[in-house]
Amino acid sequence: MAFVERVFSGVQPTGNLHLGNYLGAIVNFVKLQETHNCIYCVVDMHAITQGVDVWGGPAELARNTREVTAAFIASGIDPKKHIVFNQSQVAGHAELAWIFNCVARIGWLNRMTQFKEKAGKDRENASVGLYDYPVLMAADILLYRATHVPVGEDQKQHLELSRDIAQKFNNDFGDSIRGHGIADGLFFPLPEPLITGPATRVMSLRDGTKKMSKSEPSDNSRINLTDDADTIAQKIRKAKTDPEPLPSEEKGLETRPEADNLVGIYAALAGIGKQEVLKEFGGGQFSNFKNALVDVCIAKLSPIAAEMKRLVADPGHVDQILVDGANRARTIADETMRAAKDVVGFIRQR
Ligand code: AQP
Repeated sequence: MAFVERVFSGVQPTGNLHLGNYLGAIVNFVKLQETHNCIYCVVDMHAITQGVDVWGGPAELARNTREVTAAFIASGIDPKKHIVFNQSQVAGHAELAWIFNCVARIGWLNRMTQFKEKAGKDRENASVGLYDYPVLMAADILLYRATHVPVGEDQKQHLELSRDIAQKFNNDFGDSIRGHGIADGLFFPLPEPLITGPATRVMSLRDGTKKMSKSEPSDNSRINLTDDADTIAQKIRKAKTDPEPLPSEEKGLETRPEADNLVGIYAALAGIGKQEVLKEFGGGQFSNFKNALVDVCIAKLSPIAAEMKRLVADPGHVDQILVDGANRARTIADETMRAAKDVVGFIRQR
């Protein structure tokens, strides 16, 4: 089947949307709108895979769902030209995930490092949903037969699993797929990860070897998209560094994770390369560089935070965007599900 190029990606409404989510994912979402049809999903079903104490309960989930939607729009995603919706409104995500549960192998899931990290030592007590998360993610993408998926570096392994699932489905049901008129036997595309930009892995401000993350207990480890100017300034000034001045060449950042991270953040926000940053700040004091980083961070993030605030103050408007988006998403999803059910051999009303 010739697949139309389509972009799909999602963000979990688990609170504390941060600079890593913005630079690693959302900035690329915005850019891709110029060249592709895009579907951006607030993945609320993924958000409940950890304990309710982690995701905060129903009111918090609804609040965070609206906040991520607001962040998409405030960052420049156009919900009229493209599709923005929350996952749980389109039943096909769960339906296709079940079919994929029967295609994916336990050995594949056992290799997923994110499950191991999130489940920690108490694996027996982790939810089945957390273990199955990458299968639902494959369903999210392939329900729309998306060909390209912009994500941060941490999602690379999950994307590989999505490709494996698509390929195994195409192989397992090859005869049936051809029998239903798809001569090349390709029912699903093998989605390509788009891990691009200068900040595919933004690290914690407290430890340059750990990724910036929503779930890290210390709020000082990340810059939240909702932080005000004073908070951003404080967090950057407190960010861990080492005693050396900044190097003049990129090579000099190789063994200095914290310096490398801050230079990477500056480069990404200013839209320049790391080398250019070092050309300007190399050899100088960290404090000068940090002041400049504060300025560029505030200049970029403050308008987004203000627009997010305006949007979340009008939940009716945000909810309507999600309903409109879900209606359009459902049209595509239903078509895939009807065809997938035929291919699998599920009898359905015609
Ligand atoms: N530190 C990061 N640097 C670059 N990209 C990142 N992403 C996440 N953290 C970084 C990318 O943001 C998108 C949405 O992420 P998610 O909501 O699905 O959550 P996650 O990947 O589990 O990461 P978080 O925000 O750090 O949450 P926790 O603390 O729960 O692990 C994805 O494209 C992701 O790659």
